[in-house]
Amino acid sequence: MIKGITLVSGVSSGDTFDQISSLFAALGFESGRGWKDAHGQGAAFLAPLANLELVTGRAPAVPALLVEVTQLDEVHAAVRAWMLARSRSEDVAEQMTAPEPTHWNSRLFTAQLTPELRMGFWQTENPHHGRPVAVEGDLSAAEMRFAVVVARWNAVITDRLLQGTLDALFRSGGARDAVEIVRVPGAWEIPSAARTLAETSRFDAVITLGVLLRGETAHYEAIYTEVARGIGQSQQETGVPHAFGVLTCETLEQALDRAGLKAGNKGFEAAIAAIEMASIQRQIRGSGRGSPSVGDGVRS
Ligand code: DLZ
Repeated sequence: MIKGITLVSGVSSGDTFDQISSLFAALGFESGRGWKDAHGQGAAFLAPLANLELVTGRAPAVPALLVEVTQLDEVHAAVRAWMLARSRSEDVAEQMTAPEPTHWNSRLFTAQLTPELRMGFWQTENPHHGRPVAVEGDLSAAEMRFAVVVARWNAVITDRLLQGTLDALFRSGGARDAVEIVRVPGAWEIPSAARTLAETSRFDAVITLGVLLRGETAHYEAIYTEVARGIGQSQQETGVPHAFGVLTCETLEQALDRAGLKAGNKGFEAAIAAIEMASIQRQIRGSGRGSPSVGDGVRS
């Protein structure tokens, strides 16, 4: 039902009106729809976000009109230059404060732009302020254990996938003795090995690597469907993240491209996904935060 908030401020003269309007435009306010009639005029300046804040218990020590900015010192310099162009420096010193820390983890300065209009400009010191809060994994493999299940079929490719996986794990801080490699005959055997490894509870994630070539596999679709289903089922039923590094290609050339030649290395990508998922699992389990929430209030 609420559509917006408008704060109306009177301005003493047409000159001041024009000057304040140009200051606000220079500070980056987006112009809204203004009006003009025989009795006066109005200029609207839009804010990307507005709050009506009620305060009790502690009398507000700030102007009623507060503008949150991202570059407080630059804004301060611009407002100061604007005021110095209109008033003596002694007066400006009285009408304007320097940016000072507040008790709400921000910095703020105030400026008496006209006798009627006193504004505060502030910038939060909290880098997460105003951002949607989301559970996000990081890409550090330190202190994590991984199982890698790699098919021997098409080893010329799967060896390259394994190289990519190990490269990603070690370059992300994984320890060499925290990675266990299990070789299985072909892609068909990947799910059962992955499941057994996941059930040991020794691993933060399982990385599966294989290559199915349509050219060689008459029952390609059936194998592929089962492999994908089996890996997914193992992941869902054990709760251990499984990264899917099984290539499905028409030709050997395509597979080579996706194993480090022209189109990235699927083994590397799978390892990065495994690290991220392991990190997310830790956070969700550790903090008990199941779903992201939005915003963290106006000032924090
Ligand atoms: C049999 C077979 C065929 C024809 N093609 C592939 C393939 O392209 N990629 C792969 O990883 N494995 C293949 N296999 C082997 C099967 O996955 C499985 O190892 C055997 O059927 C033994 O169960």
